[in-house]
Amino acid sequence: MYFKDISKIKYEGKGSDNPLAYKFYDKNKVVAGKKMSEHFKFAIAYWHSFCGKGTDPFGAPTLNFKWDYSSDPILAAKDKADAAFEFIEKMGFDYFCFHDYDLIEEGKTLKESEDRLSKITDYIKGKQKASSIKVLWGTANCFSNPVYMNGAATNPDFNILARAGAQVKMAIDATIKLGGENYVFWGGREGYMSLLNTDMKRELDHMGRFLTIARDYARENGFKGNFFIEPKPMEPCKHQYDFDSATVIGFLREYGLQDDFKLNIEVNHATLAQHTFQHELQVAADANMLGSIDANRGDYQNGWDTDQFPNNITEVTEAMLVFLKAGGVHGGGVNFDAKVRRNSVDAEDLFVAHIGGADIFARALLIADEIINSSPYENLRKNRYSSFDKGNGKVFEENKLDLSDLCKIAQESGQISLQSGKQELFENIINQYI
Ligand code: XUL
Ligand code: CO
Repeated sequence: MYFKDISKIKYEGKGSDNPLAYKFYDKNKVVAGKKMSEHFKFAIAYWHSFCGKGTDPFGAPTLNFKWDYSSDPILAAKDKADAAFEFIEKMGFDYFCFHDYDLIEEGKTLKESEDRLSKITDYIKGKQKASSIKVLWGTANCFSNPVYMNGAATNPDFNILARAGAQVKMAIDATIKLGGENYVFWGGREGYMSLLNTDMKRELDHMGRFLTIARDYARENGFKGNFFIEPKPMEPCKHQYDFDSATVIGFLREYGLQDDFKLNIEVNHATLAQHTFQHELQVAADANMLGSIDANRGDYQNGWDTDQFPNNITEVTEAMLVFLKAGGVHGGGVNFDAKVRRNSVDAEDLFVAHIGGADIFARALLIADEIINSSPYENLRKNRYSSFDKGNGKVFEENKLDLSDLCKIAQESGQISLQSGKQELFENIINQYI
């Protein structure tokens, strides 16, 4: 046992002072026709919680992981899996997400990596059988190894693209073996550092083809889940091709991938793209491509991906309005792609952070459900468009008016009265229900 001083986290309600209890996340509580656990499918991110040891560009690791002492990579990976499973069970979560080399250290050759992955996935499969813990999604880390410094599927060197192909094949195999429900592509270094040395069109064509053959391979091998692309505008590249939801949707449609691929929206990536989290969710939902969420938050002052645990109730409530109206996510869930600060060195800090994250989503869901069902919010929004529900507005929506018709209608109509957008009232309703 790695967390022997901590017992299973329970729901104790809003009045509880226990930092190791849920105040709002009541797993079995039904909201909008579904249990909270089904709405969210909360997952832990293997890389942040069990691999990242608190390094930053200026400092050495600060987190001493008790499962990271063996010099034998297989034993170290098994210890890590034991710690991860103990943690997930104690949190009362059902899922985790992983990169191939989060599970086990990469070998010196592809063959050695494949053998290692095979051993650790055997071990994890056994642990899954003994628990109810599932894989929300798997992915390949095609960005850390120096060979990927110029990208993976968009690398100008075909040999690197082929190597990325081998790695993605192995990561898909591991995801299928562990019963993964989805498979993610975050374009780690798929982008450019300088447009001067980059043939963007050629690189995007390569990426389109690469994703197509990855999909085909997974489908041929029985994978029934969704593929997700996770938009991010920059970091590590100056410009990343999967910039934001709208860009990715355009890309997927251009390369004929729109039926198999959906989007995994990460809060801090949205804000880096100068969008709100809510905006990115809405764009994905409107394209019927809202697949999953990477939950975290950025920092108002810092312009990089700080990956802090979510705690902004207004932001998450507005996001849950989009989420509920969209009927939730397609196949995915809510993965805490977040890390504790490097000075949060106590084992309990990891629990406290995830409890806070689950509670803010649960609280926001309850509030958003009430806003939709009991407040004037829905009607106010609908009424702004009421001129399209009747008369010429309706005829326009039926595509039966041309530009000359609009001209005639405008000339015949009398004085136009201005209609308030009521923004402050909308904002007050959100605040009132929080
Ligand atoms: C990086 C990021 C990744 C992806 C998976 O910003 O979010 O961890 O979620 O590769
Ligand atoms: Co992410």
